[in-house]
Amino acid sequence: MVRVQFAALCGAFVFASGGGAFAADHVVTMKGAAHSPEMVTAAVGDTVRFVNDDDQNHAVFVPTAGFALDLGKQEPGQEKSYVLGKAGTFTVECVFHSNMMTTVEVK
Ligand SMILES: [Cu+2]
Repeated sequence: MVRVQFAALCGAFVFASGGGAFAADHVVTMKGAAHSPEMVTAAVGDTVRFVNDDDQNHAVFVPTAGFALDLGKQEPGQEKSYVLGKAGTFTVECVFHSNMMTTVEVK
């Protein structure tokens, strides 16, 4: 019960710091050496959560100019988050599997 209340307080803080907008969570999973979904439409301030629910290592890497990002290797069961800081469209790749790709459009 204490944990639930704590999470609620944290959520309220995020909303307050986002200039009144409600920040959303977008989950991208990595099962079967494939990203799902392959297209994410989000808003500035939203969070993308990359979840490796596969049985092998993956990685989050963004080569798009202006959005370059390297969250590094993710082992099975690991999760990493990224807060979207500005509008635009970028591609998320996995350095180990060239066919793994998600396009993120930030409005
Ligand atoms: Cu991969």
